[in-house]
Amino acid sequence: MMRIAILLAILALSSVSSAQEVDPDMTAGTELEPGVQHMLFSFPDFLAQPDGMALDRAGNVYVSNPNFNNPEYPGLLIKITPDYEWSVFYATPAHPETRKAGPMGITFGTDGNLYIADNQYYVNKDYASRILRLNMENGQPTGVDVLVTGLKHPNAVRWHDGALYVTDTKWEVEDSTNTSGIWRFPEAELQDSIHVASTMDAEYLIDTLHAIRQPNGMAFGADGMDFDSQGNMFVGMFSDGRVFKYAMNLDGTVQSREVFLEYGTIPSCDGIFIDRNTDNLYIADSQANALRLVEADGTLHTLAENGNTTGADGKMDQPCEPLLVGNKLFIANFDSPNENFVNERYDDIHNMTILQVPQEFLGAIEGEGGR
Ligand SMILES: [Ca+2]
Ligand SMILES: [Ca+2]
Ligand SMILES: [Ca+2]
Repeated sequence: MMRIAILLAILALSSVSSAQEVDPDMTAGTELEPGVQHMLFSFPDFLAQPDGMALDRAGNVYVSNPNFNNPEYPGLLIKITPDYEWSVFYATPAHPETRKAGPMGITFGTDGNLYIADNQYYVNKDYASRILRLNMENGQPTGVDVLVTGLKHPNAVRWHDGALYVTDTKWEVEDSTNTSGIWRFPEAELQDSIHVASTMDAEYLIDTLHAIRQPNGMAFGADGMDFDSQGNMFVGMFSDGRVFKYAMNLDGTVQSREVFLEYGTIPSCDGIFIDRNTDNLYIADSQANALRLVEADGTLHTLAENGNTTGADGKMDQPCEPLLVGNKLFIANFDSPNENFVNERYDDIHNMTILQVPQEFLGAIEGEGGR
């Protein structure tokens, strides 16, 4: 850990531009007005792009940082304590060929280890992406195992019923097909490293989805994914904003897929978090700088929405993932826009937003037990 700290200090000193850091405008004990956005953190340049989040059993939140926007820095994981103190937790090991790591989605398994989507798409589109397991003992990292290789654009990861599910936003063999996929890896088979075939009917691929190509040419598919209290899986399409609801068979195969949010309901769908006390979906609408809440019956609410900002005001700067921590939402901001996004440009403030969820959307608070 000390070596990482020294490396980061050297890199920060040698960096040409440096981040503007803005202090949080609240602490862990502050009462927040429901629905009002606040600055949770702004980070130094070596944490330019907070993305995936996971909560451990002790109430610590982990955040991935692929640093695609600031590629001189490694892909990092940070840890946020229940008192909202953050520190660098782990530098994700670089891919042996690309020399980069791109940690995006992260989630805890029932074994207490952290599963990481190492997304190599932005440096290598030739199926170089991986799933890693960060082994943990007593809250400390003890090493990494490479569990899956051959993925293209792994994004969200979730455990459900003895298997690891992964969305692959650009699982396509032909660039013209706008396709994406959903993987399911049973826990027992992950003990030996799996290399998936580069085909549209590869083993472990349980569904493929076609994104609707947008006027700007973008066709990013399956992105956010989570399970409700009944074991239904929800998957959102990044560029076209549709959300699909899946019922699963006991063996993990797909029983049915229905459209949960129709095309045109919300502009885009990045990270999805489902509160299993209420089965409300929290959706990061990346393109619109908005945070949506969708009830189990499909009723749509907008919890927060704002115009272009650097994030200096604490507000959303291209939100990519929500996580409900107690009764507050932590929101990571990716700040890496396409040309039709409300977010106009990547800037030198790298912030996370916090928002008190209005009481009407909350159920009784129960321990989540780590996710
Ligand atoms: Ca995502
Ligand atoms: Ca920003
Ligand atoms: Ca921005």
